[in-house]
Amino acid sequence: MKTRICDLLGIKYPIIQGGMAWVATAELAGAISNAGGLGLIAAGNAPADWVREQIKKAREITSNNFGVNIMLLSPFVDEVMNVVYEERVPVITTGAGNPGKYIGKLKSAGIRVVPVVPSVALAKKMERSGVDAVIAEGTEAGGHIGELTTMVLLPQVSDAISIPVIAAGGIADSRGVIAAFALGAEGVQIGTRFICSKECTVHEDYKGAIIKASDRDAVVTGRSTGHPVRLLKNKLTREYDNLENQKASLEEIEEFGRGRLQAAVCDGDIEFGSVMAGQISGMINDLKPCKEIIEEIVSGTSSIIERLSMYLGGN
Ligand code: TUI
Repeated sequence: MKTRICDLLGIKYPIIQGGMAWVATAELAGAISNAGGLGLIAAGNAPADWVREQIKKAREITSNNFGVNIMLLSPFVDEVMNVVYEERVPVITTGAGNPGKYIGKLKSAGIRVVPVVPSVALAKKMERSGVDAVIAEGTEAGGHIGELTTMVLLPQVSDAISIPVIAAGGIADSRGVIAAFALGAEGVQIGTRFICSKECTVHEDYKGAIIKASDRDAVVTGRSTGHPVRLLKNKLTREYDNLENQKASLEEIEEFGRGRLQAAVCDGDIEFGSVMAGQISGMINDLKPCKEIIEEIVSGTSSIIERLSMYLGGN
């Protein structure tokens, strides 16, 4: 499994970890990078000092490349950008916005810049701005999402640009990887599957909620606020729906959501916490080390290719 993404990001397999606020710490990033993928520390809304400490910690866990995911709505985004610049982190991915104004400085430090794009328009704009690759993330993903599915976004983004495209949203196994490659991707970003790994430091009950989830349990809240978020159905999402149906004010809804992700990740509050996870949760049934997850994905591709060539290869 080798594509342009491997050389670009300096990794063995074109498998990139999703940038999951509160979830993606140095422990997870280090384990994924040690297994041949690209681990990422998610800056989320955290202050810059925390990000710097995590970078140092990840460097103790792995000597392989890893990255930082920068959430562009963070109040600390400028400071976090300075930290990744000073620390010369090899790769950054971005989410929840347009990283345009930061690209020049990051590139001048030799940092690979890989934004998440929810549309063809933003993919084209990002290519013109000089980014190295894009992540086309479908609405199947967990957390803050766009509107289009991976199935329709990915081939359209792949047709529109010539830099490499990484697929995200709804991918957790070899079948998903092959499907993504068929649609034009040269790499995959995987989030939810890595939450259910031994090395991920989230509360065990958060992992348990994903393992227990079935196909229709990952729902969307916040459509009315303009910041739709996919998470597992629970008392919080039902209360959220009530507020949205009652046409509560934006401030009221935002206040209601404050601190809920931390409550789920750190305290294991899976009833009133925000258990962000993708639609693929229904397919995740166990907890494994990151190395096993990655090796199963890589080794599982050959039997699928064999089956496909029987259907399509003419013999
Ligand atoms: O960013 C994510 N996933 C996230 S961020 C997050 S923290 C948060 N929580 C509540 C509200 C907002 C953020 C939890 N999960 N995924 C990548 C992603 N990026 N999804 C969608 C986008 C996106 C949306 C609009 C990227 C660019 C964009 O551009 C708009 C523009 O400015 O052109």
